[in-house]
Amino acid sequence: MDPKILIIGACGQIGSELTFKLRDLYGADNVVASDISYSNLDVVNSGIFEIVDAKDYTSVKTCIEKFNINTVYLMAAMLSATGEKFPMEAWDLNMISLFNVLNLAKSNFIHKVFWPSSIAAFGTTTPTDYTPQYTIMEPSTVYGITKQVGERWCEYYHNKYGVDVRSIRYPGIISWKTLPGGGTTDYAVEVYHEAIKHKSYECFLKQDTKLPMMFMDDAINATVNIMKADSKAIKIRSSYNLAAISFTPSDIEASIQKHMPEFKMTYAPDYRQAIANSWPKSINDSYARQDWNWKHRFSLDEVTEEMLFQLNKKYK
Ligand code: AKB
Repeated sequence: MDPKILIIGACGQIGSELTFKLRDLYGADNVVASDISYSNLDVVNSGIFEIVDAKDYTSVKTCIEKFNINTVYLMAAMLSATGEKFPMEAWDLNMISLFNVLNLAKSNFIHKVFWPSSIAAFGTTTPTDYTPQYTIMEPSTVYGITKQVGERWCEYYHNKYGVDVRSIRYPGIISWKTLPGGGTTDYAVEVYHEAIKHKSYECFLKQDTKLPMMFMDDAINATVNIMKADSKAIKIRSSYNLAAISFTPSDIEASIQKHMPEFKMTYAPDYRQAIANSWPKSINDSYARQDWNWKHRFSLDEVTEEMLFQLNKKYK
């Protein structure tokens, strides 16, 4: 079946790039972008765009019926740092939107669902190095709790109702087109913007805080490829560990200094340090590599080169 795609949360950091990629792959007419507001004009003006409230079942269903959608990418979510400020709002958005989409799949309005989980589903009792797929998961943030619970529900809907739902535990994602919002890994994007604009950056995490990260192109490839894979190859229906690179703020500082020796980072850790401390340092993603052939491409230095190149053009 040819995909007729709806992206919910298309104006966000990952949703926007996913929209462009899926339009390239499947044709602009087969990909409907949607969000709660017109907050990203590049996305809004790039093809079919609808206002959809992910928390409103009827709003999602109406859009699905209007465009004969069979595949949904649910990218709307409140991330870890903002979620700690608005716990109930994070719970409501992250859980209600997931149930809306899973229930539409259960009722056969759609046939395939992508839902992102995160390294935030792990917690302080999880082994931090080369974190295995199956391990202790006691998340301590509201966002992490929604991701862990969401994973359980995805697996349940697959086992119980045959819903074809696929998921990845994203690490921090680094990109230059659309800024992330409200995450703990956001420093790894902000730092490049500030390097170009001011040649300095005050980091909200300590210099030795190692976290799993990935360049956007790799994240988009993973997302597209897990959705393209034969259903039988997708053996894990909660969510797959996914890894590329792991680094600390001082590693990124050194990587930027290879191009800009004058660049300087200072450190002023805030409440996000505790969130970062509860997450893994590196991830074992051997199941994704084995089951659907996942491979990453970008090293930290390659990410730095691309970010500085693209942002230099943007701020000229
Ligand atoms: C966040 O920092 O909250 C997100 C994530 C790791 O899921 N980028």
